[in-house]
Amino acid sequence: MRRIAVEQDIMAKNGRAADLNRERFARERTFVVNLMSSPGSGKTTLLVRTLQELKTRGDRLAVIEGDQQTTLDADRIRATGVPAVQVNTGKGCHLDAEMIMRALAKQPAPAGGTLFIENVGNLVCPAGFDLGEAKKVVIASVTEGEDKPLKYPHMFSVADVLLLSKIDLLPHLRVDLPLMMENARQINPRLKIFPVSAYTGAGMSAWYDWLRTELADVVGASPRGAVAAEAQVG
Ligand SMILES: Nc1nc2c(ncn2[C@@H]2O[C@H](COP(=O)(O)OP(=O)(O)O)[C@@H](O)[C@H]2O)c(=O)[nH]1
Ligand SMILES: [Mg+2]
Repeated sequence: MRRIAVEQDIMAKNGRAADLNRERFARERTFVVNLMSSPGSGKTTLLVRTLQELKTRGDRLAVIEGDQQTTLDADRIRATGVPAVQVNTGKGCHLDAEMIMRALAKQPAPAGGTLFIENVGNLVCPAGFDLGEAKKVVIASVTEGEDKPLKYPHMFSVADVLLLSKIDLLPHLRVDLPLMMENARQINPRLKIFPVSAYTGAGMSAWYDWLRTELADVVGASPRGAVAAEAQVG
């Protein structure tokens, strides 16, 4: 009983902080994407390539990087010229909404632009924590095998998008990509699935198009909002 009470308290507290983040993102017309995956599935590589592409469109961008230790990923992001703040969770296995709030005090969300959050690498804990984001994106590399959506259903059921990464490696693997997609759809029929390679760029344009459409929805959600965001973009 005591354990259940403590867990409920933690989740309620996180939910309140996530709501505050969401209100702030809505006010500033920031489109926020929470990227989640197991370690090494290619989040940072994909993010770097995505930022380079979005920069050529003149988008306003920022990144919050979550890892247990080091500033390695934030350094990789900053090398693109996009601002990044690193959050180290120590023994923690996920980011929570208050960590995002504290990160925003150091680095404001881009008004009228996109904030990417790279979560701590694992397919379990990050799925349970609302950060106030607009969309949850799970990345699974084809090297992880077609059974992962079935083994970690919670992550795949909360996600809006699945990026199946590293498809350039398919000729070297014995993985059934259509089955991996079918397994993901079995868990979550509304998942949008994009097979991609951050190395070759294959499939990436569909991902960029999705980001563009979602950003337009957030920025143009109401005429007043769009004008306010324009003014802040200056
Ligand atoms: N073949 C291939 N390797 C990739 C691709 N994207 C990332 N990698 C490699 O996968 C490893 C982990 O990538 P990283 O971006 O650090 O993953 P993260 O831990 O999810 O952020 C690195 O050695 C990358 O070079 C890809 O599209 N194709
Ligand atoms: Mg990373």
